[in-house]
Amino acid sequence: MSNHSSGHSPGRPPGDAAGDEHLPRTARDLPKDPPRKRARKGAEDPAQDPELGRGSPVGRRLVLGMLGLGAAGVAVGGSMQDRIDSVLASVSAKDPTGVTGLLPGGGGFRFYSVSESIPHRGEDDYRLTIGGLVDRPVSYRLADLRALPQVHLVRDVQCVTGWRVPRTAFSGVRLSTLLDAAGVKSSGTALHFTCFDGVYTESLTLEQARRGDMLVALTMDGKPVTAAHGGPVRLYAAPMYFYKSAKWLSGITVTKDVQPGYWEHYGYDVDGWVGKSNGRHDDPTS
Ligand SMILES: Nc1nc2c(c(=O)[nH]1)N[C@H]1C(S)=C(S)[C@@H](COP(=O)(O)O)O[C@H]1N2
Ligand SMILES: [Mo]
Repeated sequence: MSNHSSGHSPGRPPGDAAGDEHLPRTARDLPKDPPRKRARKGAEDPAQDPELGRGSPVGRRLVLGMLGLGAAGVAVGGSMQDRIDSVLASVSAKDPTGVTGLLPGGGGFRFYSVSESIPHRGEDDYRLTIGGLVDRPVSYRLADLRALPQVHLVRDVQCVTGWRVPRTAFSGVRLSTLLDAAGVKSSGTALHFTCFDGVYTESLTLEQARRGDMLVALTMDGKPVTAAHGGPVRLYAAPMYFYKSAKWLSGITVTKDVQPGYWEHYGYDVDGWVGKSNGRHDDPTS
């Protein structure tokens, strides 16, 4: 099996974080069926999970082998873990069983990525840019984000395909803090989020984004957000289904109108309130 740790797949140019384009670049990026069709059936059954049922099936033995490798990686740490991350990404992108979601230490989270590898950025090369309809465009490093006031939240996480992880801790900077610092122009009504996987996008209205429980998250469960969970920085939109919480966050653009995000082109609701959207009736998370 080949895997790629560069954060993009062969044939897809690096670094084009979908700023000028909202549709996935290649046919391979597209789910086979519109997600809502199956998401509505609730699929707690991972085999029915549109977010996982991509690419060709991977044998259960191979997947279990990966899990064993994962356990070894925790013991040796560091670069082995990075390699496991890429293997995990390329396997789970093709794993309709969802078994790869049950990671050692995963705490009930399933792993999702619409790209085929886990991109890595850190202290030196991570940037979060805020631009668009703002008075003061800015680019933050990790240390800059850590120096801003940190907000701690403990909430249930709810995926639109049915799984829920109770009481997960997140901390980071409120979106409203970043928006105030940038100075949103009066013509701005929404935010468009881009990711350094080069594929995923999300959106929020300005009103939604200014809630106190909308974070640019730096920690999850008390530790820096891991690469697999979208670190070093991911969005955490607490009151919304987890697809709104873009992993590998690299750009926030203030826009005139809402630009629907990746999954929203395939039927997920743009306003992703837990329990009040996507035809689901889950208990609220905020
Ligand atoms: N960049 C990016 N962000 C993403 C996704 C993705 O595929 N790529 N998947 C979304 C979905 S559908 C879910 S449920 C959560 C999964 O987060 P986790 O992998 O930390 O469990 O991330 C969301 N953010
Ligand atoms: Mo999801």
